[in-house]
Amino acid sequence: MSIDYVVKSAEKIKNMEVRGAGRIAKFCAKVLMEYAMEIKKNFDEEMKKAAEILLNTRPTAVSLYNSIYYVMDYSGESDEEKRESLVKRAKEFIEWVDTAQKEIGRIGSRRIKSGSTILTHCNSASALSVIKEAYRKGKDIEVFATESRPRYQGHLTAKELSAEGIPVTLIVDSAVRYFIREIDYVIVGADAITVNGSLVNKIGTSQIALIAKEARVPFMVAAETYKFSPKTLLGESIVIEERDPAEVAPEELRSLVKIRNPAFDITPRHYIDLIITEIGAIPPEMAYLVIKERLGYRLLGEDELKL
Ligand code: RUB
Repeated sequence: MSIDYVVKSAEKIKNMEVRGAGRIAKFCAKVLMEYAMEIKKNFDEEMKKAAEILLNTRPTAVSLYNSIYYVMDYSGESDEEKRESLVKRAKEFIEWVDTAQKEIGRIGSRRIKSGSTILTHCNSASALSVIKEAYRKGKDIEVFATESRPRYQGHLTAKELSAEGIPVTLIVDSAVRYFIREIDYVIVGADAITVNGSLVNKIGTSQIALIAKEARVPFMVAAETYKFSPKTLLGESIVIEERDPAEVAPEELRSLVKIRNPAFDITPRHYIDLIITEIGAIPPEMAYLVIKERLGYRLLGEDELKL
């Protein structure tokens, strides 16, 4: 296995064959682990190269950054010891993703009353974990899924939920305000949570939050603690990924006008009622504590890490 394997894996993240913040994070841990198992010499150097290639794929996914930093925080004297430590950390991170999403489902589903209608945006494993768990517990629920232009991740959500037997209504993104009176809760996932409790998620999320607030519909976020951004505690802001205009309009139009295609937007914390994490359902104001207590190890100086 050469570095080409890492380059090809990074390509899968860039072209969204592997997408969704949690899946991306888990995939990166797996790629680093597999690469580490094959390296014959210059372990630190090779791993650093691989980590950098993966880091430069989707800038907004903080979980990608957190996954890489978690795995790269290995120790040991010899290459063999380092490899062993890295593999152990990668497995721990993968386990963290799996258990966190289940736990979020367990905690979040308690908030859902039988007979309710939930609106979700894009395709979030964590948000869907809450919805599926509520349904599995026997609650009579219905879901409205936005199509989530331009990549239509809402179609994935609609298929995934209807495969479980949950009744789903698919709507265009601009129909949220039209239907808000029929909605009891909004539940979305997260690409990142900043130190001040703001949410970064699929473009359009902040408009939905605004509509929900106006209509007094609770707006909940399902976010594992590795979605919280330690860099924001150090004063950095989250970079919003802008994708290819070709995702939005055909060449004919692209040659006439400028097209902007931000993939994510920011929802300020006062639009968020609750963040459901694997350590509990918390108010957005607690983001600082989550970063400090759960992710503190990533506030070490960069030299102390392997990057
Ligand atoms: C996906 C998206 C999801 C979050 C959370 O965007 O915005 O809501 O990543 O998902 P994209 P999860 O399709 O551009 O990756 O809960 O699965 O991590």
